Parts: sequence; C-alpha cells; structure tokens
Amino acid sequence: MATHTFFCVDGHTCGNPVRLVAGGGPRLEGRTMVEKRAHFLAEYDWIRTGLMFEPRGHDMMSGAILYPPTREDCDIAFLFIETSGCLPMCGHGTIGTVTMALERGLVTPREPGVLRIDTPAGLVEARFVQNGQYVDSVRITNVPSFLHSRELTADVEGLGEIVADVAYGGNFYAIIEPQKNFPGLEHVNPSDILRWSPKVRAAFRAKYDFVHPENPAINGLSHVQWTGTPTNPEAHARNAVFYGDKAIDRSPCGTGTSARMAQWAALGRLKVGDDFVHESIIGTLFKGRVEKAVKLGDYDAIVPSIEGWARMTGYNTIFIDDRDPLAHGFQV
Ligand code: PYC
Repeated sequence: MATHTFFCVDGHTCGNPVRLVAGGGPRLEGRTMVEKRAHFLAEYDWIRTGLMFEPRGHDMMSGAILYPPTREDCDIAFLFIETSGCLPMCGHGTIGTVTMALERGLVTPREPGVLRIDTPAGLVEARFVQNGQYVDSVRITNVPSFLHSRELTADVEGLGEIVADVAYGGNFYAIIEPQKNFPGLEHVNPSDILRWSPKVRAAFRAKYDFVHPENPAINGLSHVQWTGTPTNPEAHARNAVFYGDKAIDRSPCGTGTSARMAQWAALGRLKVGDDFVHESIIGTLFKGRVEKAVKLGDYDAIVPSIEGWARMTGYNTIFIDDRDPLAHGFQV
C-alpha cells in the first residue's frame, strides 16, 4: 500500500483543460516515445485514469507528463494522457503544456522562441511569444496531416445515414458537415452531440479501418468533428470535437483543426500559405496556416501550424492512495 504523489500544474488552452504532470510520472522503458507510450499503457494506465477521471479529474480532463527527449533534435518529450487514452498527439494539450512549462521554468529551449517536442506522433515544433514571465501565444507546427477518405457512409442508430470525410491531423477524425440528417452545429445542443457521437464513431469503426501510412501503431477512428457556420466574422469554420466517452473539446481542437485543414486543402479550398481560423463551441479561436505540402505514403498531405493561447489556473499536488476504492478514477 502506498500513496503516489503527482506534482501538477493545471490550466486551460482556449477553455479546454490541461494538467501538466511535472513530477511523479513513472520511469518508462523504450528507445522512442512510441515505445515509452506502449510501456505506459501496459503498466501504468492507472495513473492516467486516476489523474483524468473523477474524483481527481472530469470528463474533459486532458494533460501531459514531461519526459527527457528520446531524440537529439528535441528539447523535451510529452506523453499525452486524456480521458480518451494516450493520444499520439494533442494540439490544445501541447499549447497548454508548452505555455505552463515555460512560464514555470520547467524547460529551457535550446533556441530562443522555439521548443522542439518529441511526441509519440513525431517531432512537433512550438514557436512562442514570451512577454517577461508570461507566454502570450504558441504556434505549433503539427505532424503531416491528410484526408484519408472522402464521403464514407454509415447508418447511425437514431440519426439515419451519416456521410463523413475522415482526415488525420495527429488523430483520425470523422468530419460531419451539415447534411440531410445533421442540420449543422448551430442547430443542435451539446447534449445531442454527446448522445450521437459514440454511435457515429462505433458505426464508422464497424465498417472502416484507418491506419497511418508510416506508423501502423497510430490507427483507428478516435474523434468525431461536428461542423457549422462560425459566429465570429474572423473565423472560416466552427467545430465541436467529441473525444473519449463524454467530452466535447472547449477549444477549437488542435489536431481537429489540422484534420479540417487537410480536408480543405485536399478539396482545393486551402493552399500553401493560406490562413484558417477555427472557432470552438464556446467561441474561442485557433489560427491555423498551411505551412507546406508533403507526401505521406500515397497521400498528398500538408504540414499545418496552429496558434492559440493558454492560461495557468494553479498548482495541484494530487495523491493516488492505494487504499482509496476510487484510486483509479471512475466515470458515470
Ligand atoms: O487539441 O488536439 C487537440 C485535442 C485532442 C483531443 C482534445 N483536444
């Protein structure tokens, strides 16, 4: 019996929570972050569920554990932990973790204004604007993102036929645009999204497989992106991303924005150098840009960048006490 202690910095990126674990994370075996993530999932997933789910977290909780990098070209490594699992990449989580790690002096970049991060999805570069102690904004250059499939269909219980494009932006997204059985984000309630999304995800998973062309460890449809007309005149599109079992991202979602930009680029609606401003369900904005076009296996992909801001809300020393019957968290 033991009490495990985790030293965390809590905050949010454009409204979505970020719990940075600065101390207490386990020693992980592996030569790469992909291997370390596999070790964590095999032996330490109770740390994720204990820190993310109730009673220490909540449905939307998301975060990252800091590690030394496994690659020479990086300053630090992030292992993402969320209610949905250990995502290969998390955009809002990266913007929040970079902001808080820099503001609290937990990492020193080799090059001023740039932090290079070793993530399970690959190298992510974060360029930041710092004003004294505070980080005003962070722009992450994400992993190559691509449109995987166009106009897939599935019958969804309670909704009927749903048509979706599936795109990858660090995770695989079913992108649901307004259509016969979905009138658009502005016409539905968050409770509808929470009710429909698991059914949509299950219906598409049952029919189709999605595997990253260069890294088969990254596979499977994890997120559902519902789209609609923006309310902010600055924004090009609005979205609500469903993840885990009960979460709607409060931020515009970094990997979701990357997936949407990849979809728009593949459809000829965005070209290299174009900006793409994405609005979240609560009205916060990420500023995306198509940085370059690249080839990923047989896919025409883009490298997107996403800019957003984050704020720290406090320090949090969290105990997971083995005697606690709810030590590893619960969901209702
Ligand atoms: O910002 O990439 C993101 C993200 C994934 C899940 C929740 N947020």
